[in-house]
Amino acid sequence: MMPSPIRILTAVPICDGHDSAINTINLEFIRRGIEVVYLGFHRYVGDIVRAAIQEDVAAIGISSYNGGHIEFFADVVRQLKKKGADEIAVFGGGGGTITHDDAREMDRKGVDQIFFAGTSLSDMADYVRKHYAKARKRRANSKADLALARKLSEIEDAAAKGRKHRTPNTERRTSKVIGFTGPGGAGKTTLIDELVLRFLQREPKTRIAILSHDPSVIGEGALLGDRATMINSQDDRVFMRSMATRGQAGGLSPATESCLALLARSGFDYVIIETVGTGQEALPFGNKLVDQTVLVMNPDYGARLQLQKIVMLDVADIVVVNKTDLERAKAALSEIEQRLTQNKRKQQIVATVAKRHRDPGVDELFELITR
Ligand code: B12
Repeated sequence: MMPSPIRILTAVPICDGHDSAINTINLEFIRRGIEVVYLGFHRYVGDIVRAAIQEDVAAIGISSYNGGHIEFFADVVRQLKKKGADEIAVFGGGGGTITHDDAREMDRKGVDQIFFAGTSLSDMADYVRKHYAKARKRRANSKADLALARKLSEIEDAAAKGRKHRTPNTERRTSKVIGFTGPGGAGKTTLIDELVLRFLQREPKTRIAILSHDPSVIGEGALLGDRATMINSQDDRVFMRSMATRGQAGGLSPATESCLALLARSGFDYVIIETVGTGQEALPFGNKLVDQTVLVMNPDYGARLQLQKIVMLDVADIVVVNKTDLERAKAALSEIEQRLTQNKRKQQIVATVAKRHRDPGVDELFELITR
């Protein structure tokens, strides 16, 4: 039984592609037991603030090299305040591009700490561990996303202490819950992001929640990196939460079921749940966790015999063969189709290229999900 790890969000500002510093710093933070939600580079202030609130992080770490840092950091502080989330600290660095004079001005504007060239990685991790570990109180009257985010953290904290959080009325789901699973690298996150684009474009009022998992060991840090792949999901109609598996095998976290129960009665039309990359034996969703299961596969699964060993092929409602622009796609589609006929169930098979805009396969999948 362990307390929940410290959670922070890191990002690189708009018009800035210098991500090598933050990638190194992220790894050190993770090594030192911190859960890092990484939002990626070229990110707007609004996206950073929204993500920090939804992920209920203690602090935002920004790595900025292309100038404009005084205004950018200050705007993050300003927008956090506006959204009632000013207890989320803002810190960061940018090597020699942020001068000591700049840092003093940023301090006056509410930035917590700037790290200069020459600071060691371990000093920065020590700072995070010392200053951002405090438990945060839930505020009365907090705005919707903030309140929901805090409740999800409470569920994760209870699970970390070995307690199951009470989730009354689990059967009173108001959302359709769709589970996405499949091996790592099959393109699950990109596919979900493309589906979200279709929801946002075709259904003007639909709200979506995404519960996305990445692996971690109990008491250790984790890189929660799915947001860095998500482009369309940076939208006020999307509530995304990244979860570390915190030592649980099988693709989900000990807190997933309760978090899902909460999300599914929080007014979202759809709740999408994405597992970590799973293996042959995984059946992550059990019986009642989701309404529809999508298995996403890569055409390069090896010999046809491998298909007999993937148990999800027996239970998935929809099997997506993604990356069908790859050479082996035609053979894969026909082999998987034959494998599915053995099950004698009404399973659908869809061929997609999720990285391609307006992919007709993703359109077909969208129809199957919203039908
Ligand atoms: C590597 C690098 C690149 C790589 C980037 C690779 C990548 N994927 O990141 C490449 C070659 C692609 C590149 C491209 C460009 N670069 Co460049 N680049 C650099 C360089 C050499 C190092 C930056 C770095 O990663 N440092 C390593 C980090 C770990 O160390 P540090 O910077 O000292 O940071 C310390 C602290 O600040 C702290 N820190 C930093 N970030 C964070 C974040 C958090 C959360 C925390 C806690 C701490 C922290 O960590 C370090 C601790 O010791 C700098 C010059 C320099 N020597 O700093 C120029 C530099 C940043 N680049 C510059 C420029 C101009 C460019 C280009 C515009 C060039 C061009 N004309 O194409 C492009 C733009 C790229 C883009 N798309 O945005 C300028 C910026 C000038 C300015 N803002 O006034 C610099 C300063 C070079 C210069 N002197 O002209 N660049």
